[in-house]
Amino acid sequence: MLREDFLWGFATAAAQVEGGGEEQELASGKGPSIWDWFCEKPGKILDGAKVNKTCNFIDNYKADLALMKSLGVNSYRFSISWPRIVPKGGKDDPVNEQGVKFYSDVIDECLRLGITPFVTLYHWDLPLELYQRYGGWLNKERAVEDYVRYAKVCFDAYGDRVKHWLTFNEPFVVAIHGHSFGVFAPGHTSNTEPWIVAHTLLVAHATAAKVFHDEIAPKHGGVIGITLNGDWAEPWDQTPENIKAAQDKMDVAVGWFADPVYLGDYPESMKQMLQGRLPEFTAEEKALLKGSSDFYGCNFYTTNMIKAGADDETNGNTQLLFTRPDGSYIGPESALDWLRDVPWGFRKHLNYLYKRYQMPIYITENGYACKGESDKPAEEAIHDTDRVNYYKGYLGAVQDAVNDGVDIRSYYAWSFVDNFEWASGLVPRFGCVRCDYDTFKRTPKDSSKFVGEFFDSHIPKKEASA
Ligand code: PNW
Repeated sequence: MLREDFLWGFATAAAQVEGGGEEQELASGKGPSIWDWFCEKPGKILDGAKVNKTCNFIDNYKADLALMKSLGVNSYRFSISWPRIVPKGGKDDPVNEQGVKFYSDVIDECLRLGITPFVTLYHWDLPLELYQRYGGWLNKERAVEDYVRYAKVCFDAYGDRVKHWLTFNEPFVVAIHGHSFGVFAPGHTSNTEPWIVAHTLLVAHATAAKVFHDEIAPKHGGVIGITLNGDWAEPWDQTPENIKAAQDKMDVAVGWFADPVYLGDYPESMKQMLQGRLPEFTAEEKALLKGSSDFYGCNFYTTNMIKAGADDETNGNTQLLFTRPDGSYIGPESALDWLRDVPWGFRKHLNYLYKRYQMPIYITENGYACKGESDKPAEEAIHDTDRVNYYKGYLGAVQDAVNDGVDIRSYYAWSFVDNFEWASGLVPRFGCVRCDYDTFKRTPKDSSKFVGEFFDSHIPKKEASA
């Protein structure tokens, strides 16, 4: 069994679900984010989808929350759009009261339904203006100030009701996909910028967390942390070089952020690999980072087999494979080339995180996009057997890790509803609920019921108090 107070629900992000179209966006007072701008560049989004027209959560939030409730959730993870709260983003720029009210209403509706809101402050939608003013996360001094002011506006507006906060979602992806691969906004391809961006994100996280710990928690209580991606890295074989390679891969995917936050500095292997290109923390920054995250936030999707000896710093100079030495695949294919269904890696990953960082773990994302689902008509797509199998395996791994002694406090399935999958547009579908993008109609898939039943039978019911 899981904890009695285990939080479970679905996760979404503002940019991926909110938009109901251009007119709505103009009327809302929201400013453009770097993703609005990125979507206008030819060839960047697989199907040419625009981030301002996704699932229309803006108009649908009440029905969406009611549907979640009917599926049995006790929590919901969503993100706040920075340019909806501060359209131009900067510390001296005006606040959009209409935007502040929107999330306030969402939070109130959650609480009315007995759903604990779990709020992400930054899920990749940087106000475009800040990118144009000073390059966004490349400018540590200015980006930190502006982010912290935005965070304060949110803490002040919602801290009385929101007790679970995430500063950043997957800083790795912001740094690498955004500034090295160039496939995510802002689309840079550099071998110096990612390390600078990551440094800014860490300092911004720690500075906002300090404000929360100093000014908000004493008044209202609550916890704050950062959430990190990172797939499990399984050594290709038991040779010393491949065992080391798997550790090097974990160091870049997880340790790059988790080591400074929980252990005090970047991993040694990254210092070796990057030499002068890895920024150094000042003594003040180190002190700020220590204790900045009240828990370990974990997003998890897949596992790779790792071999030594590739020229790719973004993977710690290792080679990522989905095959074993005998040539067999470690899991079936999904709709995305980086994702396969490999449940056993999750248990290992959770044990690794708990042993190394010794923090309670909140699983903040886990999910699957079935191969071929987007080509199927709705009546077929809602019978998402591959996704059910994925959740069966991965939820079993969560229970196994708990039985191993790992302190796991939450689980959020990615995602509630099919949504804007960044550079892949509306093509891959990650939802446990189907979205018809013409009508915005929602239809629950088989997986939504499976996940609900799993938690219904794995979270002990609270004894009715006398
Ligand atoms: C996460 N990769 O992103 C994000 O937090 C979500 O917004 C996203 O929709 C979800 O996972 C599914 O992709 C990732 O290329 C994006 O390895 C890309 C990768 C991993 C995670």
